[in-house]
Amino acid sequence: MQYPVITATPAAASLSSTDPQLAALLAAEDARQHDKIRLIASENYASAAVREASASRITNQYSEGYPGARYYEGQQLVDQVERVAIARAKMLFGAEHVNVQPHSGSPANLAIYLAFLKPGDTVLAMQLAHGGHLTHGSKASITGKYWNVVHYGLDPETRLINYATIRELALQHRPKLLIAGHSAYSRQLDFAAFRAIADEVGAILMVDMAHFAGLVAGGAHPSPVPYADVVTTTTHKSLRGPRGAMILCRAEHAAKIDKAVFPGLQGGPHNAITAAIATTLHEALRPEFADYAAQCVANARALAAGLIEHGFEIVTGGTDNHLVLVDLRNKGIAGKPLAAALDRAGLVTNYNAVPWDDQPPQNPSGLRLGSPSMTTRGFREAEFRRIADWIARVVDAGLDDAVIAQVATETQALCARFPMP
Ligand code: DSN
Repeated sequence: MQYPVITATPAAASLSSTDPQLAALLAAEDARQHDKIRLIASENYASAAVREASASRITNQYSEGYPGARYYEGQQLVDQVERVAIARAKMLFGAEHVNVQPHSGSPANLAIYLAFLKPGDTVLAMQLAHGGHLTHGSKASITGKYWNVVHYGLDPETRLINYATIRELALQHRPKLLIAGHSAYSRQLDFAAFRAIADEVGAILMVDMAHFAGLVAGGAHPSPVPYADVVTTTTHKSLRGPRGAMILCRAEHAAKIDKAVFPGLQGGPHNAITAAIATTLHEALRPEFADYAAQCVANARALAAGLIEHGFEIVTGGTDNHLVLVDLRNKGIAGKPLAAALDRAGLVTNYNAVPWDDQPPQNPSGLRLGSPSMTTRGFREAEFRRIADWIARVVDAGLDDAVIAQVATETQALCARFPMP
């Protein structure tokens, strides 16, 4: 059956007339995102098309189940939307099976534990303080409470991942699940090495590519898909979509994964997000997305190089991806007050632990920076060099208020030249 396209919608009450208080807050948030240089490595600017899809009326509908096997009527169009999203994800990443329903990254990761493990089973993953993620077995996460998680970290000499050490730990602890992936590691991963270790001990290999999925999509980072049994990703970081997640896996694991997501962990999928993911993938399949991904890496490298020239220490000595982790200890300043000062200067960052940090996570010794958002706005290497100069000016001035105010004027002026999607 064909459904007519409604062109004349009933007069809609706008947010500003029905809820001026909330409308004012959202307008102020628009202005904040426009006026500041956003450097949080896990954030981006979704396109107008993605935001339109994520606000569409398909959000009004319940769709527990999967296309062709739902528990509600009225699924004619939702099924098509979800199938389009899945087909595009398969095409973009070369995956055999894709689940687009996880509500975000943490539930997607939890679905992998649920699909492959029993409580108490052993997992080998990167520790949070060395760049891993909470859901890679931190004691603060359900993953660290219900499973026996052994952690690998960085090599104390090189501050890089040491695959020989991971192999030793794997042989010693025989994990059922080996996790690769990170939230704060600025180098590419050797997926073939992870695969070989997983095979040697009979582990499932999971890659959490949430941070660098956009780089993989654009060909600026090797793809984990040919190596991993299962790959998880959020859709809102370098991939530049709505806040959501996907799981990509080999066909042999499809039924287990789908069952773990629904009914294992979730009820109905967020259909408007599924629609927005479909649009995101359409954008990522376009040739210009490869330019975007390459520019993200070039910009992060320019930022790291500029900071190094100003005497900052970069963990791993530089970057191969979209993020830069600064170890502030040689500057005698802590992450939290610096991040707060930079925010006032119009540079939005997050304080972050660095490997072997002797300070608590609430006020660690590092600052994490990322290039995805401002690359979307058109910043190139020259603008990222200026960012390094501004950060150095604020630090060298001892977080002086007058310097911060002057930098804020300059950062806002630069933002005015680069439109926000
Ligand atoms: N919280 C995200 C980040 O900022 O890296 C990871 O999920």
